[in-house]
Amino acid sequence: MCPDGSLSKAEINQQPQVWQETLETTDTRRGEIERFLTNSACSQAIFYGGGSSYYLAESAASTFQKLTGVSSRAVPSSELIFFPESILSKKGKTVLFPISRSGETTETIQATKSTKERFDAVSFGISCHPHSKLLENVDFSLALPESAEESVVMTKSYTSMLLALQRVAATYGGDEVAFRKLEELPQEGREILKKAPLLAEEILKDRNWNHFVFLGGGPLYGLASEAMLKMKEMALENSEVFHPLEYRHGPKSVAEEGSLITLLGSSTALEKEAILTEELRGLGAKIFAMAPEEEFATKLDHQLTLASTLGDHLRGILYLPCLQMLSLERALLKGLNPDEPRNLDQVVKLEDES
Ligand code: F1P
Repeated sequence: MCPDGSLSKAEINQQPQVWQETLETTDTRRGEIERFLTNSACSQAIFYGGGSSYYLAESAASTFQKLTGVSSRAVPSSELIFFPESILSKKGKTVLFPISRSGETTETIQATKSTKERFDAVSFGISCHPHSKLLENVDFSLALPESAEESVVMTKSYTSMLLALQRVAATYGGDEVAFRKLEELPQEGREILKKAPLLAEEILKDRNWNHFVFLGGGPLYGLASEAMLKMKEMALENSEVFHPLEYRHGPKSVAEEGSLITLLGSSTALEKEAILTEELRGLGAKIFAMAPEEEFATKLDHQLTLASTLGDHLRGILYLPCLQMLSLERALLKGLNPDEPRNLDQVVKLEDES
C-alpha cells in the first residue's frame, strides 16, 4: 500500500456525495423510522459505540434531545455492559441506539444483547454493513452501505451516520424545517472541501506545533472529540478535547507557544468563546476558529467560516472535513501513513467474542 494516505484522502473527499446518498436513504425510510420510534413510546434514548462511534453518539444524543425532547444520553458501549443500572432508567421505556461502522465491535454487540435481556428496551441500530452481527440483532436497522470504508480510521462513515441520526431526530421530533435544512449540507461540504487543502497547508506551515487542543460545546463536543482522536490516530500527536469554557478550569495551564487550539465555534456561545480565544492567545497559543460568523470578536491565526444559516444542531458535520484533512496532512509531513495507523485495527474484537 503506497504510504501517501490516498485511501483516507479519497474517503474524506467522498463525503458530500455520501451525505447526498444518506439523505436519500433517510428520506425513503422516513415513514418506517417514524412508526418504529412512535411505537417505542420511549422516554429515554441511549446512544452508544466505541471510539469514534462513541464520539458520534455524543453529538447524536445532544441533537436527538434538542429536536425530540426525549431525555438522551451517550455512553461508551463498555459502560453499558458493566454499569447499566447507572445509565438506564427503571421507569418508562428506553430506545437504544447502538452505532457501529463495522457492526462487528464486540462491546457494542454485547451491550445491545445484555441490555435488551435485562431492561424494557428496543434497539435502533445504525451501521455501514447491512449484514453485520449488530444489525442482525436489533429491532430496527438503518444501514448506510454507501459510507463503508476501507481505511482503518473513520471519516465519511462518522459524518454520514451522524447525518442519518440527525435526520432520524428531525423525523421523530416532527421538525420538517430541520429535516429539509439538512439537505443543504452536501453543497456546503463541497465548498468547504475546496478550501481544506490550502487551509491545512497554511496551518501546518508552522512546524512548532507540539500540542493540539480541540474545543466544542453542546452537539459540537462529540465532533471536537472526533477531531482530537483523528490527530492521535493519523498523526500520533499529543491532542486533547474540552468543552470551551472548561478549558479555563485547569487544562489551560499547559497552553503555550506550540499549542494549536481549534475552536469549533457555536452560534449559541460564540461571544464567550471568542473572549476565551483572546485569553488563550495571550498565553502564547495560536487559534484556529471555525465559526458560523464572519466577524469574530478577536484576532485569530486561522479561520474558517461555516454555514451560518444552519444552527448548532444541524451544521455539525461541516466542521470535520478540514479537521480530518489537517490530521492527514500532519501525518504525511511526519512521514506517517494515515491509511495504516500504528497499533490500530479496523474492527476491535475482544477475546471473548461471543
Ligand atoms: C469504530 C472503531 C473506531 C476506531 C478505529 C476502529 O468501531 O473502533 O472507533 O477509531 O477506526 O473502529 P465501529 O464503529 O466499527 O464499532
